[in-house]
Amino acid sequence: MMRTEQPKMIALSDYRLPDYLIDETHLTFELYEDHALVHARLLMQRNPALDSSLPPLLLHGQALELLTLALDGQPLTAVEYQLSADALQVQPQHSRFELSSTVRIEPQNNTALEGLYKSSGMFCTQCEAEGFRKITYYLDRPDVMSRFTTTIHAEKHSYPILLSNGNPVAEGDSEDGRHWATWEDPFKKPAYLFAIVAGDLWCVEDTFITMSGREVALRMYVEPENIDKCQHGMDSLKKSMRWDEEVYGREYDLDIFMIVAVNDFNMGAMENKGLNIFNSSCVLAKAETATDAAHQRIESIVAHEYFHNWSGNRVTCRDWFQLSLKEGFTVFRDSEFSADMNSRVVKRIEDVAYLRTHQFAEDAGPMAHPVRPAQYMEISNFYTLTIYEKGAEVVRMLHTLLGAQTFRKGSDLYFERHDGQAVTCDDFIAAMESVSGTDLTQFKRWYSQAGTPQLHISDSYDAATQTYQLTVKQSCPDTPGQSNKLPFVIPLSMALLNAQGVALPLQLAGENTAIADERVLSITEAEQTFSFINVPEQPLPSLLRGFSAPVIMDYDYSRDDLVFLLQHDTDGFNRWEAGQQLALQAIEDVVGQLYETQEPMLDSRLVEVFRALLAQEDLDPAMLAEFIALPGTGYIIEQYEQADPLAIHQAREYVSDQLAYALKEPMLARYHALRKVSLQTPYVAQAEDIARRRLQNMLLAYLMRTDDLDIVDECVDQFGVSDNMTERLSALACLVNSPFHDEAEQALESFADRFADDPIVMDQWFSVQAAAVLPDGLERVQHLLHHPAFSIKNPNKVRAVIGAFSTQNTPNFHALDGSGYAFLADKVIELDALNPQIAARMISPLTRWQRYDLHQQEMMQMQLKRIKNSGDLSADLFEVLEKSLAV
Ligand code: B3K
Ligand code: ZN
Repeated sequence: MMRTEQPKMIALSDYRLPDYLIDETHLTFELYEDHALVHARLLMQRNPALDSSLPPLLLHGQALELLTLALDGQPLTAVEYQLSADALQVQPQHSRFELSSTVRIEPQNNTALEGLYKSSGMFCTQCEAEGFRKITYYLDRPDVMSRFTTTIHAEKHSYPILLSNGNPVAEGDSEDGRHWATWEDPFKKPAYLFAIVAGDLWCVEDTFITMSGREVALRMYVEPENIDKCQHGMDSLKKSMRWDEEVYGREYDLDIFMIVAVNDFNMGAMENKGLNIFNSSCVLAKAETATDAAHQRIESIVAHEYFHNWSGNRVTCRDWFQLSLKEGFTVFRDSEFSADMNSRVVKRIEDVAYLRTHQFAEDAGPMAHPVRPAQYMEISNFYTLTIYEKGAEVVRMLHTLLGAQTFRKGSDLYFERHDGQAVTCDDFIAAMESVSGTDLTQFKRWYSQAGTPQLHISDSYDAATQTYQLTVKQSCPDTPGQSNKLPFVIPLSMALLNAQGVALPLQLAGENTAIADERVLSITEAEQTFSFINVPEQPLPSLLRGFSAPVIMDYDYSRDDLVFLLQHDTDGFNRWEAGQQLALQAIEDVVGQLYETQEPMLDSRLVEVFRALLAQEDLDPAMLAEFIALPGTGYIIEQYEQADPLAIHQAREYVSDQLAYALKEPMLARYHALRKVSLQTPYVAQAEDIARRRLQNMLLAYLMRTDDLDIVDECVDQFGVSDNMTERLSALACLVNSPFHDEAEQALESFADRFADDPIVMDQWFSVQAAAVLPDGLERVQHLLHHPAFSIKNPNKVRAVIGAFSTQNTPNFHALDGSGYAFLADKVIELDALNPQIAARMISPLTRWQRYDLHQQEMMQMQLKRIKNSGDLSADLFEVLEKSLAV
């Protein structure tokens, strides 16, 4: 983990086929409280795709104590092999051979949570990307696929459940209260998909009948106290299995599928073959403990991991540069699944808001990299928003350009051609080219060029000839190491609206008739003009509908145009987008006024259009909730070359307050009506109820800004009298952000009493406080770090306190004295010694220093330098610091 040497760059262009292959992997684990022994027997061969020479065999291995090593049954003496900090070198004598080793490791001391480690008394593993090398010496690369047989031995009383990938084939008791179990995985897989679990777990069981009629046993293993929080995850799993059959024709392949929930986990979940391991916060839920957002997140993560069984496991990545091959595709699959299960437009709005706030920021910052990076130092740093979210957008654009049917043919061909193989993004594109007959060479620039493309669109209308011209220019800013980008292929979905908001038929010059009233223009050049004919009146364009490409679009709408589009656009996403742009401009006005020390003034058009929307009884509450939500502070900051986060926060607060005062009456009426239904309806996590609660909670948050004591009472009531966490937590957040300290304190106390034993609920209690924007936020956060339920070794707690503070608490994190930055730097240094992956993630807000005012820039850079000089750094943190300070 700690290092003194500078980590090396690994380049895609250096890829070479593996010298050797591993046909079979036989592992035996002996688990004890203070160590574990791992015996590995590897049946290997020289890679038949290469010549017949026998070069030295280099196996990966890290933090392993080698106890025995034998080649074809002959023990090797210390002169017959070479050991270094991360490799073992052996000289094979034959093209086929058997290599056996025993290593000793210490899972109980593994705080990096990579490899084999202990989490709340159970043993579990996390191998992706390169964690298997912390378990045994191996060819730990995804293009080496092997058949695994695994035996686990452990003490029976503490670890009655012993799990691994594939099917259980044997088990038994041994002496001294120990027992063992053997699992066999019939599918070849890379080591990153390997997993074991040993613990005292209870299990919820169900079954699924696949489309060909096979019965699959479904099991969720959890700690006993969580047994009543499995139903939602199990339902989500069954829905995912059915959806993948119906939409992609993909059937599950083993007789058993298991999910295990663990408390200490670096990310959300992991798609190990047949044995998915989940962060407990991403799978456990019931009405009283998990919010609607958590229920929806669980549904999508369960689906994501399940979908990996085909997009990731059956067809895997050749090397880690191809990571988006499985992640981008699988995120696209899970987002379409969620869209089908819930509201499609709302899901799109949520995804785009997230992408634009976080991925666009990454693309504009020092860590910018293409969807297929060309090099990295530490692969763990490349599980990024670009690989996942932008990667999914790239797949979505293919889906848009080729159409759903052709895309499906392409995915069928991809799975059929490459089943059991480790492949590249080019192979995925080649399958799409084969079925569509389209040359996607230019499209592939999305994989190699970093940065967010910008579209500048202008138009003109000629009433005499009834011709409307749309001119589209594209460009892409330089990113670290990349300049002079070439044009992308950009699907631009558009419509032309008349004065009544009706979409006009679209006929391009040269076409005989209008094809449709919405179409996708393919933008392929730096500048292109489209001429529409037979356009009877000056239209208002509706552009980039549904956010048809991950770009920044600029068209000069007037504010009245935006008001019109928010009310009338026939594309739900674009209605929302118009409202966001209008609100953004209103907030930017106030930022400017604050600078000029003028009395701030809110553009009354925003108030009036919100008033009209609130009065519209037939408007879907889910849409209304999205429409009246102001753009987040993070997104607003991204709109400035150099942002003043404090002024932006203040302006956004001002606009929220003004809206609340001006619209108090209609908001209160709507709130009462919604709250009444909630009180009468038992909690269900389905779209309609989720929409109601979202709108209700959003209205409550606005109303609490008016400091009306009756409303405070209602908020306290909602906090106390609710059958679900969605209403309770929202009310708590309102109180904690209000000037009503006593009410807030009482609520916090009663919440903590009630949920003290539930770590996932306590995470929410922590993060509501860490994100609270009242003064003295840093002091409160320091205090939270000393709470007995906090542990810096638990990533969920770190995210709940340190993460929430540095990403959501704008006024306190960006405090003018730099105390927020210094705090984060201290914590990152502390974390790096324990868990480098988490340290490298937590530092991210500081890496965006260029986005801020000079004063903030200097203070952020100072902290980055302080971390850099703080001593031995992990490769993870070193890479992020190098890149952030290089620009
Ligand atoms: N494939 C894993 C991510 C592993 C991250 C390793 N640092 C989860 C997922 O994307 O499904
Ligand atoms: Zn994934």
